[in-house]
Amino acid sequence: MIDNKKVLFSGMQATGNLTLGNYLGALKNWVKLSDEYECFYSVVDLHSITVRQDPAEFRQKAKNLLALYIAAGLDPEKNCIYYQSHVSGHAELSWILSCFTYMGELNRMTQFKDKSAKHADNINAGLFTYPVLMAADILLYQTDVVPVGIDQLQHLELTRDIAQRFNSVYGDVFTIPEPFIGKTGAKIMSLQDPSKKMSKSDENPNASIYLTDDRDTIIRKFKRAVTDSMAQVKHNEEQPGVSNLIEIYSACTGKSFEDVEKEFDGKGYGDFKLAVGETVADILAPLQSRHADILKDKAYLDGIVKNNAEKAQYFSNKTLRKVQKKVGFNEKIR
Ligand code: ATP
Ligand code: LTN
Repeated sequence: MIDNKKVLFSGMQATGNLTLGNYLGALKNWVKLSDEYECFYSVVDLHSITVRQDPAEFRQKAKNLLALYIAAGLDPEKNCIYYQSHVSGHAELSWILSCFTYMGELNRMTQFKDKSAKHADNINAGLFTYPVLMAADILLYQTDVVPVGIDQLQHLELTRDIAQRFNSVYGDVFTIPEPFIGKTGAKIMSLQDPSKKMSKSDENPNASIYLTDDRDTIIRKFKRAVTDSMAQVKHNEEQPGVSNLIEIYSACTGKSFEDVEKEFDGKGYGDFKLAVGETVADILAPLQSRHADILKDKAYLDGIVKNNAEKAQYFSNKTLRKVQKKVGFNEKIR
């Protein structure tokens, strides 16, 4: 608890272009929850270097992501929006927690299996211990709730196991965090292959809607989205492509699946796809223009980055000092 409020932590990687999946599965919920909780939203740049990055491009992408958090509606005066690499406690706690994590546990992580298949030429130790760093991010702030998409549930379960293991040895050091998964949009699928999640690292640009796509591109991509020959707008297992579009439309408009089915009863896929495309374009346009404005204001962004890194450092230090003491490190002479 901070000032009688429960704590929320979440983060995103500044790799690739953010997709509609990232927005509907994560960012949109962050904004919804931000009044209720004391929030930490990190640009998790330490995680990103598990995959090789071009330094200049990476720096810009991280800045774009930080500005996007603000453009999406997170007030940086109320929410702690910061770069993970600016707060030393993440890496420090990660080392300690890695001594409380088993190889077998990390071996089971599906994201590790997927990423090591994708980057077979660079299966580094960081890719393997990535979930420990994620556990450190979360536990460092005594987090109560972590809003993420479904793909991150396995990492969160591991975080809870590590925390419980540590607590069982040293007493109540860490708060045990709970995941928060939104009712709709928790797993947006690829527009070209509805059996795969929409992913920013997909090589096929038609598979994902990027948050930077313009209106025409968005509408064109939805027109090309893979559906079926059943000619009915219905949410069911036999129609994964159409169901995914219903899910997107529902997450954007707040309408239930049944209402969406009724709205398009008797209408063709052409009409339906156009409606989904227009709705998504209407949501992304204001986000894009706010984003451009924020990026132009360097002094404003610099101020936020500085103040929030200090705030994150302050809260993370409290947990880190406690952990260092518990494991038996000698106290630093200050
Ligand atoms: P990559 O494709 O490079 O693995 P990613 O698109 O999964 O990246 P992350 O930075 O790993 O992006 O995820 C940021 C947040 O977005 C996480 O909370 C994740 O659960 C959520 N998310 C990612 N993809 C989707 C999706 N298709 N549907 C819903 N939520 C998603
Ligand atoms: N692993 C997450 C990103 C991430 C995260 C976190 C999410 C890193 N640290 C802490 C929530 C809380 C991902 O790949 N999406």
